[in-house]
Amino acid sequence: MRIDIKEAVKFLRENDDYLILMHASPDGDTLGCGTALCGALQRLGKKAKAVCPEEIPHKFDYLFDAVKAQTFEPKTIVCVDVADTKLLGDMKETGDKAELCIDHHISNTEYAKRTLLDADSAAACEIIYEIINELGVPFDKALANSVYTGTATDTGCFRYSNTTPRTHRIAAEMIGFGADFAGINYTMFELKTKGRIKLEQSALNTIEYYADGHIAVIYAPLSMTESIEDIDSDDIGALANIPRQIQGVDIGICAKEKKKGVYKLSLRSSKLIDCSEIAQLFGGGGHERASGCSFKGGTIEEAVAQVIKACEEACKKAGII
Ligand SMILES: [Mn+2]
Repeated sequence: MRIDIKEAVKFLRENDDYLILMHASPDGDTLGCGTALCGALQRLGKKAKAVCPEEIPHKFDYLFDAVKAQTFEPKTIVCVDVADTKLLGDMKETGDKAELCIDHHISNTEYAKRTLLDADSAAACEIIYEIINELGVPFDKALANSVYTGTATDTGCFRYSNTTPRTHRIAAEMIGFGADFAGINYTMFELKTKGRIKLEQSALNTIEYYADGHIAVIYAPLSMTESIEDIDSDDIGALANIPRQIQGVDIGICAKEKKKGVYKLSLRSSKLIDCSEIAQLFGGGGHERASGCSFKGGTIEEAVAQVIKACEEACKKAGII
C-alpha cells in the first residue's frame, strides 16, 4: 500500500522498538537515512537501531554520532533507501516483514506493508528530512550531518541531473544546523586510500569500448580486488563512475565479482539512455541514470556480454548508433 508523509509520520509515532534496515553495499544515502531516522525516533523517546547486512566502511563512522546504542527486542521493521529486499543480503527475510519502506527508487517492488515513495527526491534523505520535520524533532549537528551526507552522496556532490532546487535547499538548511559539509565532501569525494588508488590503477587497465565508443566497460574481478589491501566495498563501488567520465561514452558499465561466480553490474548513463530499463531486463533496477543488476554463475565476461547486447539495443533505439 502506498502512503504519504503524514501517514508515515502517524505510523512512526504510533509504533516503537524500530529495526531500521539499510541496504547492502551501503552508501551515504541509505546510511544517512538510517542514522537520521533512528536518531530522530530516539529523540522522541522511542527505541530504535539502524542495521546493515554488510560491514559499513569506516569513513561513514561519523554518521553513527546521530544514534545511541540501545538494547531491546525489535518489533517494527522499517527499510530506508531499499528498493527490493534482494538488496538486503542475509537480512532479506527480515526485510520481507517490513511494516514500512521509505524510498526514492522508481523500481521499488513495494514489498513492505506500507511504502512511502518519492521518485522525485534525488536522495531518500530528502524524504527523511520531511519526516523529521513532521515528527517535530529539531535538527542538531549529528542529524544534519546524516541528512546532508545522503543528499551530497546520491547527487555526486550536487552534480548529477537528479539534483533539484529542493536538494540544495535541504542541504543549505543542514549546513545552517552545523553539518560539516567541507569535511563530509572531502571524505566522500576526494579522500582515497592508497589501496583505492591501486584499485583504480588496475581497473583502468581493463577498460573496453563497444558501440563505436558509446559504451565503456570497467572490470573488478576477485583476482583484482582480493589482491589489493586496504580497500572496501565502497572503493569498488566507486569504480562505476569512471566510464561515464569518458568523453563520448553514453553507457558506462562496471562489472564486479562480488563472490565467486556472483557478479554485480552497475550501469551509468547519459541523458540519452534510461539505464534502469536495461537493468530491469536482468532482474535489476535503479534510477534512469544509475542502475544495477546481478548475475549468478558463468563467467564475468558472459554477464557483461549479455548486458552489452542490451545496451547496444538501447543505443540503437535512442539513435546513438
Ligand atoms: Mn538513495
